[in-house]
Amino acid sequence: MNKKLGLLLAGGALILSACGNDGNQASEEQNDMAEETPVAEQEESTEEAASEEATDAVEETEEAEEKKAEEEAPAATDAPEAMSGEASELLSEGDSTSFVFNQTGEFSIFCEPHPVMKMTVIVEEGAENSGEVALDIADYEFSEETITVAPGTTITWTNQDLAQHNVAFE
Ligand SMILES: [Cu+2]
Repeated sequence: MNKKLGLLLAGGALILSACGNDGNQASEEQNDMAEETPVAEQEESTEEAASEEATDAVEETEEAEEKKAEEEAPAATDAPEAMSGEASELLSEGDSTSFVFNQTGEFSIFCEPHPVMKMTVIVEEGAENSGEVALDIADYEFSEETITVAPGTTITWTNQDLAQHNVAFE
C-alpha cells in the first residue's frame, strides 16, 4: 500500500464516517421530529381546548349579561299601563310614579287628595313626545295641563311639594 492510497482511503473513510454521522444525525432529527410531532399536536389540541373553554366562558358571560339585561329591562319599563281607575300611591316630597301610555286617546288625570288638580294626556301616533317624559307636581299643580305623547311613552311624575299628591286616572 503506498502512502497516497492510504491517505485516499483514510480520507474516504473520514468522508464516509462523516456522511454516516450526517445520516445518523438526520435520522435522529427525523426521529426527534417524529417524537415531537405528537407532542406539538397535543399542545395544539390543548390550546384549542383551552380556547374553546375560553370561548365557552365568553359565551356564558354574554348569556349571563343577556339574562341580566332581560331581568333589568322590564324594571325600566316596569311602569303600570295608564288606564281608567288606575292610581299611584301617595307621593311624598321627591317621590316619583310612572305610567306607560300604550293606547291612543285621551286620559284625564287628577290628584285624589286634591281633585281640583287635573291634567290631560293625549296619546297620538307620531307625537313629538315619546320614550320617557318627566313631569313635576308642584304648588298643587301638574307641571303640564295637557301633554301629547306617542304610544308607548312612559310619563314619570315627581312630587316637588311637601304635601302628598298622587296620579289617578278618571
Ligand atoms: Cu294633590
